[in-house]
Amino acid sequence: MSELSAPPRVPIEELVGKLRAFPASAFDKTEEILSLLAKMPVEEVSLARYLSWNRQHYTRNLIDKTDLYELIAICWEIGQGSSVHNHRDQSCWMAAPVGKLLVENFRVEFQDIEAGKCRLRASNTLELTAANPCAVDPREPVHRVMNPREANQRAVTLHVYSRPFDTCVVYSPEQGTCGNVRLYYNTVFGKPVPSSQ
Ligand code: 2CO
Ligand code: FE2
Repeated sequence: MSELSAPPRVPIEELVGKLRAFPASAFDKTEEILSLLAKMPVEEVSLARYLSWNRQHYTRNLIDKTDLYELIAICWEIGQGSSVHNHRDQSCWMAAPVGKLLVENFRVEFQDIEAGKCRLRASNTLELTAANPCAVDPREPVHRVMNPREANQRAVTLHVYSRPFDTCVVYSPEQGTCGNVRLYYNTVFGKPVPSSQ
């Protein structure tokens, strides 16, 4: 989509209002939420209170949480990326109000989470930008997100997870290992979480 035909940016509160109005069924498939994110790119300035930065690791900042979903903003310094991970049986959508990131997807050829062993193969790579939100493919849910050094700018992404979750499986494709990890927030509703700093 060209800049000329890009939809107008909306404040984050407007996106939250729409997400809260969706019935549970909207979170069970990818289309509705993905098209909402494409129609309503978020204004950077409205995210200011939710942003926090850390040179060691990307930060996770909770914006909204209900029984059905959570919405977080992730702040990526130049060159930061996530581990390779899955979202269990969750649905997951991502939008990038700021920056140009890469989502690299992986195919699981084998995994035994109890034994901590896996074999993954890289599949496709997508670009995540304001004009191009992404939904995690439930048939191929293992991925990583990168804010590439070449982009040479900080990035802010919005993630919708349904249902809310606080663990995921992290993989090392090189070593063929995997295991559960806990996920933490750096800020909650705009306030720092002391234990995460
Ligand atoms: N899923 C990761 C997290 O919530 C961010 S990378 O994008 O999926 O920490
Ligand atoms: Fe993810």
